[in-house]
Amino acid sequence: MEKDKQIFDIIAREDARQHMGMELIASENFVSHQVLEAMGSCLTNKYAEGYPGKRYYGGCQVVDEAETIAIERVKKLFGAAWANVQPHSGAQANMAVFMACLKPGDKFMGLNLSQGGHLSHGSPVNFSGLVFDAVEYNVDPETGLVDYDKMEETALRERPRLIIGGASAYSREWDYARMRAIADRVGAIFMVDMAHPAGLIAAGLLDNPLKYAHIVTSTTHKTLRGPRGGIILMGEDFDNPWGKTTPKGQLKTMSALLDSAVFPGTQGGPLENVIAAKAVAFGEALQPSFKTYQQQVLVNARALAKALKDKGYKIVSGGTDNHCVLLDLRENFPELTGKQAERALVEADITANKNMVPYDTRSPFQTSGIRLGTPAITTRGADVIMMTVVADFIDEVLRNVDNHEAIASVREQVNAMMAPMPIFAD
Ligand code: DSN
Repeated sequence: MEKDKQIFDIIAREDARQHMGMELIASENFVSHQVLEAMGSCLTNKYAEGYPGKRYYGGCQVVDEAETIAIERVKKLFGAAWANVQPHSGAQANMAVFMACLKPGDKFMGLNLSQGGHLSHGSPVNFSGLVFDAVEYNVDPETGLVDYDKMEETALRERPRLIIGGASAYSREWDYARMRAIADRVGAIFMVDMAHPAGLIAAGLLDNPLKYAHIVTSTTHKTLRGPRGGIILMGEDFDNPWGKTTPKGQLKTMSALLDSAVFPGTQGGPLENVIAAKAVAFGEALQPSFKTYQQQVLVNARALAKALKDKGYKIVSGGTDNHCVLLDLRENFPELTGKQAERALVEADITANKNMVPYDTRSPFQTSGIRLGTPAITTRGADVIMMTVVADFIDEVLRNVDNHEAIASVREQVNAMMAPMPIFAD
C-alpha cells in the first residue's frame, strides 16, 4: 500500500513545529522514543475488555503481562495499594470516580474553573456539572491561594458527598491534610486530581496526595512525561461506603466499584498499546534521572516567575511551587487579552495558552491571563539562564503584539535557540 503522503506530511510539519518552537504549555511534554515506540506498536491491534486474567476475549495472555507491569510500576512510583491504568484520559478517570462514588444529582465540590479548576471538576458544560450538583470553592482574591476556611464553611453548609482537590492552573502546593479533615467533618469522599504536578509528586518534590485522599486520579502525559492517558490510584482500599452492589452483590470494596466504573461503566476496550507506553513511562519515572529532571522543572519555573516579576509582571499568587506560572496581564497591559497575547506568542513560535485569572471579568474565550509551564522546555535541556532569555522574549512579544517585524525577530531567535536542543529525553 502506498504511504499516506497527505497525513505523513502533516506529521512531518508538526514534528518541525515542535522541534523549532518553544513549548511553554504547562500541560504538555515530550515523551521518550521508547514511549512513542510502545504507543505505535502492534498492541494497538488487540481487544482486551476486562482486566488481566479476566478478559472477554481470547489471546490476551501477552497484553495481560504489559498491563500488570504498568499497574505494579505505578503502584511503586506513588506508593499506591491499588491502581487502574485503563482510563483513556484524565477526564475519563474522573468520570469513573464520579460513577463509583456518586448518584446522578449528588452534590460535590471542586475548585472554580475560572480560578484554576478543571472542566471535569464541575463545569456546567461538562458531565460533572451536567449530571451532578457542583458546588465550588475559590481562591482568596488578594493572595490567589485556595481559601480553606471558606471551603470548610461551604462544605459544612452544602454537605457534598465528594470533595476534589487539584487544578489545571494553580501554581501552589495544596493543603491535602486540611482538605481531608474537611471531608471527614462532612462525611465526604476526598479525591485529588494530581494530573498537573504528578511528575513532581512521583519525584518526591511535592507532597503526595495518596497519604491523605481516598482516591487519586491523574493524567500520564503532563509532568509525568508519558503517553496521553489517565490513571486512578488509592493509597489503601476501603469498604464500599454506599452499599452499592450489582445484582450479585459482589462490589464490596471501592477498588471493585472503581474497576467496574472504568469498564464496563464508562469505557470499552482498553488501549493496550497506550497502557504499555504508560508502563514504559512509569519505568522511566522510577529512574534517578527522573528526579533530576523534575528538580530542574521546579528550578526553571521559579526562575521564569522571578525573571517576569523582575520585569514588573504580575504573577498570580506571587510565584510558584510547581511547574506552572500564571501571568495576570491586567496590571501591565489592561487592554491586552490573553487571546491576543497567545496569538502574538504563537507568531513568535512560543506556544502558551490564554487562561482565566482569579476573578477575571473577561470570558474564557478572551481571558486576562497567560499560563506558562516548564516541563516540556526542561525535557529539551533548558536551564535557569535560558529562563531569563525566555522572559525577555515573552516581554518583547507582549510589548509588540501588533508589530510583526519585532515578533519575526523574536521568532528567529527562538528558532536559533531551539534548533540544536534535542526533543527526545532518551
Ligand atoms: N487541558 C489540560 C490542561 O491544559 O491543563 C487539562 O486537562
